[in-house]
Amino acid sequence: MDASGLTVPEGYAPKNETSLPGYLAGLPAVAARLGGGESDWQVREVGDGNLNLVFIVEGPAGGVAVKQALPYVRLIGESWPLPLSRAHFEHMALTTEAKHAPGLVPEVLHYDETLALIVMELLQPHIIMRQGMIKAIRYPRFVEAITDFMARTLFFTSDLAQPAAEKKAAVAAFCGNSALCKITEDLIFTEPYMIAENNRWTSPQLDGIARAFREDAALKVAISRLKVKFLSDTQALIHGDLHTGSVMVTQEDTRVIDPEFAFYGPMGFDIGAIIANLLINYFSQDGHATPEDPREDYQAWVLETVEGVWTGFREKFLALWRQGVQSGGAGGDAYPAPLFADGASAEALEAERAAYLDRLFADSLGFAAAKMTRRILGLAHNIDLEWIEDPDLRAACETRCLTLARDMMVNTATYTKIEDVTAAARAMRGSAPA
Ligand code: SR1
Ligand code: MG
Repeated sequence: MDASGLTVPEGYAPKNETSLPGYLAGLPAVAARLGGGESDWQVREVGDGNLNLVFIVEGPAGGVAVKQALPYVRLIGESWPLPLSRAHFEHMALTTEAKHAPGLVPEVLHYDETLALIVMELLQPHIIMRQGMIKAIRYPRFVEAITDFMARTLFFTSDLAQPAAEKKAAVAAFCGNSALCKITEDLIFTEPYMIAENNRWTSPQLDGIARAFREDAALKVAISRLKVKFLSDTQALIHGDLHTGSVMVTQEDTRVIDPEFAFYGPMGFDIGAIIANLLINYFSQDGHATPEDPREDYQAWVLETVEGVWTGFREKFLALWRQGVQSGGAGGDAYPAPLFADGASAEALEAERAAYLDRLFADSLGFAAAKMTRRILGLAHNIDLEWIEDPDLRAACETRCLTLARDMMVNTATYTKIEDVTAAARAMRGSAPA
């Protein structure tokens, strides 16, 4: 325990600008990357997330990023303890993701279990995608990269590609990340639909819709169905917090960061997270547009991106599945190749692949809706909407987003293709008062 009563291992202490250089000087590969000596290194704490410390360290030869877990939720403080073990799960997830999706995650240079600290390559000149999107910057390579990332990490860790015993061992290895899962279970699947201390929203403008959500029986059944899936479905290793704040971009490069919420869960949770955060940005643009800086063209790009994410993911996932079978089996124990060797069964398998992806599409839309809702009615909000200063304007954008989210969650089956979602988003803007 440390002085405040939080559980930390012997040897753990949060680093700061003063203590970090001496620590890094003891890591030869890191020191070589920085160049010069520790007195030449500039250190800045830049963490703007909800949980951790993040430092950028720059030396004469190069830079590194250092992420260290705190034994509590940074956003709230020491009153909300959180295990340091999340750094262990993040490190494991980064290792697995690098294997299946090389070049799409930051390179890990050093991991210190005791300090719950990961030293990574400094992604430069990358910025957090959400920040770029708020400024209406387009990222032409994003769809290609994120669909590669999701298709490859989800396919290769699923029962379609991973032998059962190996997968069960991997499921077990990530099972201990339960405290991070619990945050999701409470903050996404429960609290926005009840009175809860953590909740906040644009008030009084959204008081009515927040109450309507709390009194909506169909919605509460729908979110609870999604929660059961999140609790019990070990479909693949998921990132677990794949919003646009977990993506760093340039015009050429895309990297997925921060998989501390990783565990074996439903694939649709990751796909839905990306779709949700794009849609949140889409609705938020009406709050950032000015006569000199209209955002309609950008909004059209965001919706094209939503379509590209699902369409690209679907094609790539199916291609990996088909390739696996053609090369004598992808390695997984699901859909055993000998069962589908004859012509009629091969045809049935192809139809089943499409049905599998249809089920995944419905899951993804449900999870997307859950994430759109939590960012407006729950604890942790998105700066896409938060940075709209005029509360009436912000509330108008949020109401459109919530209205679409409610329909996507309760009437999921009416959305049979991704264009149904983008058309509904467009219609929501068209019909709502500005
Ligand atoms: C108390 S943590 C709140 C949120 O921050 C993280 O980014 C996750 O999205 C989590 O739900
Ligand atoms: Mg994060």
